[in-house]
Amino acid sequence: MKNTSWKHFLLAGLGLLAAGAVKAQEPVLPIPEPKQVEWQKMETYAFVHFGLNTFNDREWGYGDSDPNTFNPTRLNCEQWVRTFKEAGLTGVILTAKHHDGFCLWPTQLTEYCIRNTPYKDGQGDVVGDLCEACKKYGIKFAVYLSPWDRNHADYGTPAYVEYYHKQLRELMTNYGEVFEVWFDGANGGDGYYGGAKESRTIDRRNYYNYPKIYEILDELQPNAVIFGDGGPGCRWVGNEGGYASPTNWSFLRKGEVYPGYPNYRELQYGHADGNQWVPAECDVSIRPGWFYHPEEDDKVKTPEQLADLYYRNVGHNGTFLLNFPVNREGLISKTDSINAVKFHQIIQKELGVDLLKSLKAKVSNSRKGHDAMALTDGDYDTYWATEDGVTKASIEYRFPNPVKINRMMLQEYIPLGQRVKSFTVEYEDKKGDWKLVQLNEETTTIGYKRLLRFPTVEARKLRVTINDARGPIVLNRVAAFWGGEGSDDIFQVKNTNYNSSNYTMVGVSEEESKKAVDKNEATTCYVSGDHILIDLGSAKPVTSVYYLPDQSEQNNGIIANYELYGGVDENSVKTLLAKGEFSNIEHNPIRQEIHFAPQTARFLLLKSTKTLHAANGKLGVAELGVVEP
Ligand code: FUL
Repeated sequence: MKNTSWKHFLLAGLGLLAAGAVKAQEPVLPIPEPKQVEWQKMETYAFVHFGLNTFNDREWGYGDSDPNTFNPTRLNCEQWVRTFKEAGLTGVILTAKHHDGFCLWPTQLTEYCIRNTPYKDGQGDVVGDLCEACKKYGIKFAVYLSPWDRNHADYGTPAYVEYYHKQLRELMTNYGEVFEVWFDGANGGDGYYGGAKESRTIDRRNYYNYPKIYEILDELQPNAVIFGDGGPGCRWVGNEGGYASPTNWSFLRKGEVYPGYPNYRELQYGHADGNQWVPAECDVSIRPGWFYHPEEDDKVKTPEQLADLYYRNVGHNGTFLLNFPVNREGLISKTDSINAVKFHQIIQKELGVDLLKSLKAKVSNSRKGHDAMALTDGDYDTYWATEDGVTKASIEYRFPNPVKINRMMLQEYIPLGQRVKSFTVEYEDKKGDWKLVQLNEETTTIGYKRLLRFPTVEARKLRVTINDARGPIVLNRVAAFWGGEGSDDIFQVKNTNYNSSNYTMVGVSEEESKKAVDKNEATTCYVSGDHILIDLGSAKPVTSVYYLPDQSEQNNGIIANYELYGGVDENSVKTLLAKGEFSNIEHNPIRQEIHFAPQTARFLLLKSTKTLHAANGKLGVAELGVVEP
């Protein structure tokens, strides 16, 4: 990576001239590269998962789907981009190639691409079309290029790495500037691999030769921020639920996190003692899956759910990467686009009127040339700072008349680093008493942006106290809002409606097994061993089974690969009804469904052939249901 941080020193130097003889505010390391600051300011941008999977009802294509199945009837990238614009999204990242290896642009390097599909008689180019649409509507463009390739015969050997680097070069050369390049961490495993149909493992740290990849990108796309589990440009947030922890440092300890890093949960927080600037990007799909599945048409996240996420990603010092599973027509489905636009409207309404705009705070300390006016002047590059050695300070606003407040925004001036470790927010009520606002999350880090939600208070004064920081405090914005009627309703996740027949679990206490059928996603039934045996009470036709893994942060005992058997005799449940993988269940532990030709059975046996996060040899089941035809 090029080191461009000298620019900050130059800026700091100019500040020195402006402030006369005052010592310049020095950065506290690590600091971002300028392109990382620009990237962070994008805040919310779109993801699009589209490809052969869309037409084959898959989340992780095996690499064997027939390219002839790719035939969107009304594909229109401008329709996508118009939705993004209206939803306030500032860019889009397209799955140019997902794990199945299929390329959405007419590459010369593999036959497994859009050239060999019926779409536009093989003349189509989705990467090119989206890139043009972005230019037309003025949003930024980027690509996801999966390192794992379940189609390529050479995957696992040096020949594939050579192919992959060439592929990256081709893509990075032909479509203008990209703002980000996405390298996901899912790597190796089963695949078609040119017909070999086997499992291949790779050395996740070294196989792809990432140093070479970074060289290629420095040469062809110097302004692109590189996404990887551990960066280097931005990092995965450690979940696919789209949220960061309230405590979120934009640093990692250099060289520690690699693709497929097992302790990925800590990526929600960052490393407080990290020495490399690697901010968090929070990815989540607007539907349960990343790719389009017709049965998820009624499971689109609501505008309120998206707004709730926004407060927990952008408002927790992350960016919001919101995925749209483009449908089989080649369009963003109506509900998805309506909900995304309404989400944006909620945020605009709630954070529309800054009650502190142009007010001057009384502060307990400030560095010469960096007074409190900088906090509310609307200029990103002016900041309030404390003097050297001052890591505790208060900022107090007084309103001419008491005002209602239930939202706040704080920003540190990140070109000079992320510093704040702890803060509190208080208000003076109409009686003149000082009280803490009621927050349901810790007030630790701020970073690029911290948003706070609390029940409405009527304040005569408002005070933010920074209690501790890694150096002198440097903030460029404090804002307060009232979100309007209804904005005090705290969002509750509703449970999905499950319809299924009653059963008992063999060998599990009644109390425990109830947790799998109580329609409450928060309770988990634990079953010892590698399988779950269900008794339906009498032989009846069954046609599908659904399974929701443990939803706790640990996701205990997840079934990743399964076999499902049926039978009428408890001691011989041997008819194989289905077998397969729950693709991507580790990082996106959503409800899974197994469909099979209707079968008459009294007993069903769900066997785990690969268990993740095994909890003392137990499987964790939040919900399990059997559906009759
Ligand atoms: C993961 C992939 O395995 C999923 O399929 C999806 O693309 C998600 C955004 O990243 O690593």
